[in-house]
Amino acid sequence: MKLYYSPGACSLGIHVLLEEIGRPYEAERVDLKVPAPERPLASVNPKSKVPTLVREDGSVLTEYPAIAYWLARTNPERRLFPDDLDGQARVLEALDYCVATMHMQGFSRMFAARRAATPAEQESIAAMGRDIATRALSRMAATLDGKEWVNGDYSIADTALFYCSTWAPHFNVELPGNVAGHLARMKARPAVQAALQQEGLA
Ligand SMILES: N[C@@H](CCC(=O)N[C@@H](CS)C(=O)NCC(=O)O)C(=O)O
Repeated sequence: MKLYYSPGACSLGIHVLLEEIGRPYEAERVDLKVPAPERPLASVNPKSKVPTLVREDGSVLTEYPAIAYWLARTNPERRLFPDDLDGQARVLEALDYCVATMHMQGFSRMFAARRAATPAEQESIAAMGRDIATRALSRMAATLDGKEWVNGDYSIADTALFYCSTWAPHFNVELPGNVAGHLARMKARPAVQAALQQEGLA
């Protein structure tokens, strides 16, 4: 298997999952400063985004939730996805919320604001993103109440919250206590430490 990643991008969460699973894989760094169509990655994944996973049979899987789900289901012994239907629905609910709302509608706006044409535009795009990310972090803090992990047991949802949490300090977004605690527990996991190390972020 081969993971295309960029240091500290959302691909970090998939990098963590590959380390949790412990099967051999390659990791190829992608320079996201290169315009999307010019990246060598574009010939593998026409979306030119990370994470991109090339599987053992050569087929390419994209989109964080799909990659995380596939990795969990193909490695059931790692217990990264619950067996019960309600647990599965809850994990997918949290995973989608972190990726589609907290990341794509919240933090992505704050990243994109840096490229806005005028300071006024920058401010308004960043403010909208900050508001969405902050509210999503509060929701996840409520979900974590009384629990170590998002769904009680560690799962693919935790890796999605993790990568979003690592972005908060870059935008002076304060993590609610439960999410800060979750981030600390994530950082204590050997798989997380290995992924951070490989991405040069330890
Ligand atoms: N919906 C995609 C989002 C992936 C994504 O936005 N990746 C970012 C890095 S966090 C990226 O590759 N950005 C480069 C670009 O947009 O050109 C997923 O779930 O995997």
